Amino acid sequence: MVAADSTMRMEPAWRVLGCRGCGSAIVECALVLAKIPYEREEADYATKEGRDRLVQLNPLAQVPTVILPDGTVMTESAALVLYIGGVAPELGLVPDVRDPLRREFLRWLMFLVAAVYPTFTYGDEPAKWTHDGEEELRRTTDEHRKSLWRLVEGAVRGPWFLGETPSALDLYVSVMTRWRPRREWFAQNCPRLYKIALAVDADPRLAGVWADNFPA
Ligand SMILES: N[C@@H](CCC(=O)N[C@@H](CS)C(=O)NCC(=O)O)C(=O)O
Repeated sequence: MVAADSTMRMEPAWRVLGCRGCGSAIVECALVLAKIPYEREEADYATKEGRDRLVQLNPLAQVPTVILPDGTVMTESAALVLYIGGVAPELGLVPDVRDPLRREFLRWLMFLVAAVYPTFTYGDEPAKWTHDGEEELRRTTDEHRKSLWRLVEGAVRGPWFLGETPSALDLYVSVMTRWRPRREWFAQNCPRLYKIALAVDADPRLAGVWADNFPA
């Protein structure tokens, strides 16, 4: 849980239903950088208790699922990142509408959530989707993901995804490169993404998010 800072507000904090090590960490990073206080609730979709809790708010029972201070429920990491970027535009998490980099930003944000993320949806628990091809589904989605990451690598301007200015894309890179095929593969095959991941990992503002999500 992240404590409220000196800009303490009267309304209840944002509530992030997240699962340790999951994509909810991306939204947590964005909230921390935007200095928006939030409460973190562990909701592990792999357990009955966690799924029951999530499904009350999100029919997909996925994380991130977020309850805003006025009670509105938001899901989908990209929607949340775009929204948080609008709440704290000065932060540059999301390039401004007049910034030509916004087009690249939107393209690759959607690529990450619409192309890369579903490889986990179908590959993480293949038994949900097939009864006689589980190994094959895991293998093919893992292989497909590698080819997608190579495309992403080709789009990185460096040193950050969009060049000189960090953005929310870098947060996705840091969190998603911790998942299969994991960091060592990125070091060998996608060095620009690997470098971004290490740079985001080292941001001291995010230390609490990493401690909650990826305890040593
Ligand atoms: N499109 C969603 C995907 C979220 C997602 O797949 N989250 C994973 C954890 S990293 C999850 O909840 N998986 C459980 C499931 O799909 O049943 C987003 O970008 O937020």
